[in-house]
Amino acid sequence: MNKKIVSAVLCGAMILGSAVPAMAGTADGKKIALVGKSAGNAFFEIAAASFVETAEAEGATVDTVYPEAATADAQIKVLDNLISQDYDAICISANDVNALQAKLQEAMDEGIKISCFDSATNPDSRQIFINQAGTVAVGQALLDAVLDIAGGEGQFAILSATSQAANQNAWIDAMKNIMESDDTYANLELVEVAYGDDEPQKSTDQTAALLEKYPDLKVICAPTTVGIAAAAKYLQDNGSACKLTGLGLPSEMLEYTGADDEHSCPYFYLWDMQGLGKLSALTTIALVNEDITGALDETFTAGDLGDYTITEADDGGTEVVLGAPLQFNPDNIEEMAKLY
Ligand code: RAM
Repeated sequence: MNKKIVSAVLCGAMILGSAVPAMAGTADGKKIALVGKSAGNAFFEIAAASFVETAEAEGATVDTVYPEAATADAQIKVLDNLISQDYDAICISANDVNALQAKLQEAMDEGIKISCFDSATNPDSRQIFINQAGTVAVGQALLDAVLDIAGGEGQFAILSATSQAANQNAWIDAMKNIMESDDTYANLELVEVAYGDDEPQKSTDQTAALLEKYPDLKVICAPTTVGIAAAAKYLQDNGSACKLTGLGLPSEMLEYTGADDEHSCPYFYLWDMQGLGKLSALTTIALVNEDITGALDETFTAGDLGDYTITEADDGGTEVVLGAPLQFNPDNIEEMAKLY
């Protein structure tokens, strides 16, 4: 390229550069904190990556913060710190339904918008809950999977996260309510709810203990991605006749999912993880911009996810629901494992 052409091109580029204004984001200069339940859980890392990408594309800055442990006390410490730092919003997956209330109310009194994603506080502690899938829909899907995998009758156990975990407790309550009110499940016996605290080793130990205590156990249902992956490995490595279902990340369940005896898990559920991060970010930004207040029947557009209406959550507060739970089975697990 000769000098004249180079300078003409550069000149054109400069003119172009100055003529086109920077795209204005809907959240330019806004500061958001995203708080997970605990560090080292791929579930939160995947959701956070999509949340951050979405919010940053709108011009916001996001700090992702994890408490030292999967407890309310550890989250209270995190919140204390965040409240003094001028955040426009905090989006949190709660380790306890009620214990964060005083701190979150303090934050709201300071003008910080509060949304929950994944695991909701009580209604008074939040403005809105971004629910990945309807709570009853998750309970129903899990219970139907247990019934199917157990062959219609027998003992099953639940391997949960922590005993205080708001989302797991809501799903377990939904399962119990369905069992009580519908004869379809009359021949299933829930023998125990065990807690692996979303720690791989504790979840493995709890799986071993369940098998020892209940030699006739047909199915373990683990509504936690950490618990299901630990149980899947233990059951499969030990050639156990007890089968597994629950909520898991396809990438962590790939080698354990199959319809034959070689695999511990015939199928399991989760939801669109990238969608969860995206919807959580856009809902939180809508709150910050006061496009919504979190009240019933408000509507907003969440980018290419489409239009959402705020509905009543099972706890009497409000929520926006991403969609239906998704099933992962031998037919789709390889494809889905590439995504999350
Ligand atoms: C674990 C966490 C999270 C839950 C998933 C299914 O990663 O407990 O809160 O939604 O499992």
